[in-house]
Amino acid sequence: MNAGSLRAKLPPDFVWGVSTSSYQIEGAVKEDGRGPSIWDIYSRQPGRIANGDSGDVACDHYHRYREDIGLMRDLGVRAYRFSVAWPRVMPNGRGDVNEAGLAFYDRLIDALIAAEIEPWLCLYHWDLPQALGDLGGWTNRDCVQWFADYAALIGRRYGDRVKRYATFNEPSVFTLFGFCLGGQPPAVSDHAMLLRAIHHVNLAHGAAVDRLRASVTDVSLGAIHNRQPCRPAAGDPANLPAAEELDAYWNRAFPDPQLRGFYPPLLAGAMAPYQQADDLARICRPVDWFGLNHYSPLYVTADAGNPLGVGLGSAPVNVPRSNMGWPVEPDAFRETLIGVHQRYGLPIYVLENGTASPDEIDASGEVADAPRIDYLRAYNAAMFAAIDAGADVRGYFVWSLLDNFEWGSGYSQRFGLVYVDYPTQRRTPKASFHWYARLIRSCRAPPAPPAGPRQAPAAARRHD
Ligand code: IFM
Repeated sequence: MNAGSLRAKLPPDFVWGVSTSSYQIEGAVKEDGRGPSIWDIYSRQPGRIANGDSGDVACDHYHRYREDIGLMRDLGVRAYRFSVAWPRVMPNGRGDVNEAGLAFYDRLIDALIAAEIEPWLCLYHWDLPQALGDLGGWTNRDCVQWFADYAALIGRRYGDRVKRYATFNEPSVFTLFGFCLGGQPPAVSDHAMLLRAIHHVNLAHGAAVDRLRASVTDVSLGAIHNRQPCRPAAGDPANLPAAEELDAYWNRAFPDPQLRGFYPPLLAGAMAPYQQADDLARICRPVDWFGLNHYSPLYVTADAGNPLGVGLGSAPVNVPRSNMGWPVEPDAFRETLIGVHQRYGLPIYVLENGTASPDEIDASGEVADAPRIDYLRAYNAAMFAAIDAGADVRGYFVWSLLDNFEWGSGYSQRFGLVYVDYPTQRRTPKASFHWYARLIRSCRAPPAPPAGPRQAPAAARRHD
C-alpha cells in the first residue's frame, strides 16, 4: 500500500503514539516520598521474577524523562500514553497526598506539551499501593471509593493540561493472573476473590469516570481492554468449553458491563452474590472510546488445576511465535478490531501493540530488530484492512517506547523501539524505531501550501 492510499484510509486526525507504564519504566521507587506498591513487595519474593529482577531502577525514567521525550520527538509521535503510579502520589493509597510525587507528573506533562506530544494518562497500570493490598485490594468493596478519590485528585491536578484519561489498563489480565492463574500479585487462586475483584474494578471504573467528568472540562475518557480471540487448543472440541469460559472472563467481563450494562451470561450467575441494587448502572457510564490492547490470539486448554478449569495451551506448530512464545497472527488483530467495532460501536484507539524480540547491539552499534519490523508491518496492514472493512480506528500506539520491566519476565524480554542498556541506561533507537518514524511520516498529510497572495498561473509567470 503506498503512502497516498494509506493516508486516504485514515481519519485525518489519526493519532500515532507510544505507550509505557509507571512501574515498568520509572524506577526511583523509594524517592521523594513514594509508597510501596504490590509489585515492589511481590518482586522481592524469591522465585517470582526472572533473574530476581525488580522495577527498583527500571529505565530510570523518573530522572531521564526529558531524554525520553526527546526520543518521542525524534520518532514523530504526537501522543504518549503513560500511567501514574498511585503510590507515588498517595503513598498509602488514600488520605495523605504526596506533593513531590504529583510534581513529577507536572514536570512530565509540561515537558510533553512543550514538545507538542499529547499526554494520555492511565490511572492504573497494576501498581496498587501495598497499603491497600493489605486491606484486601480489589477484593474489598471500599476500593471503589479509594479509586474514585484518587481519580478526582488526578483530574483536579492535571485536568487543565490533560484531557485524555483511561481508568484501567487490562483489568482482565491483572485480575485473572492475580486471583486465578498466578504470576501476578497477590498470586492466589480463589474463584470468590476473582469474582469480587472483577466486580469492584468495574465499579471503580464507573466511579472514576464520574469523578473525572466532574473535574476535567472537555475530558475524553475510556478504559483499556486486552482482547484476544480464545480458540480451543489443538482444535480439540474437548477444549471448546474452556475456550468459551476464558473468553467470557478475558474478553467480556469488563467491557460488557462497562459499555452494555450486563455481565456475559457465562458469568452472570456467579457474579450475582456480589452485586448490589443499581451496581450495573453505576458501572455502565458513558465513555468516549474503547482502548484496545492486542498482541495475539489465545489457545485454551481444559485444566482442572484452577477455579475456571482453563489453561493456556500452544498455538498450532505452523504458526510463528514471538520471543515471548506468543503466536504471531495478524489476522486475529483484524478480526478483533472488527469485532470490537461491531459489538461496542465506539471509536477505537489501539493503545498497545508490539512484540518482544531477542535484540542485541551489533558491532556497528545498531539494533537490527527485523522480527519487530515484520510484526509491526503485518499488524499495521491488518489494522488498515480492518479500517477498510469499516472499523472506526482512530489511533495506534506501539508497546513500547523503551525496553522495560516485563513483569514476571523481568528484563529478559525486550518490547521497546528503543534499546535500553540497563547497566549504563544508554538508549539506542532500534531499526524498528526508524521504521515506525517513516510510517508515521508517510501517513501524515503533506503540509498545506503556505498562505499568502495567490500565485499567478504558470503561463502568466513565464512572462514575468
Ligand atoms: O508489558 C505489558 C504491559 O504492561 C501490558 N500489556 C502487555 C505488555 C507486554 O506483555
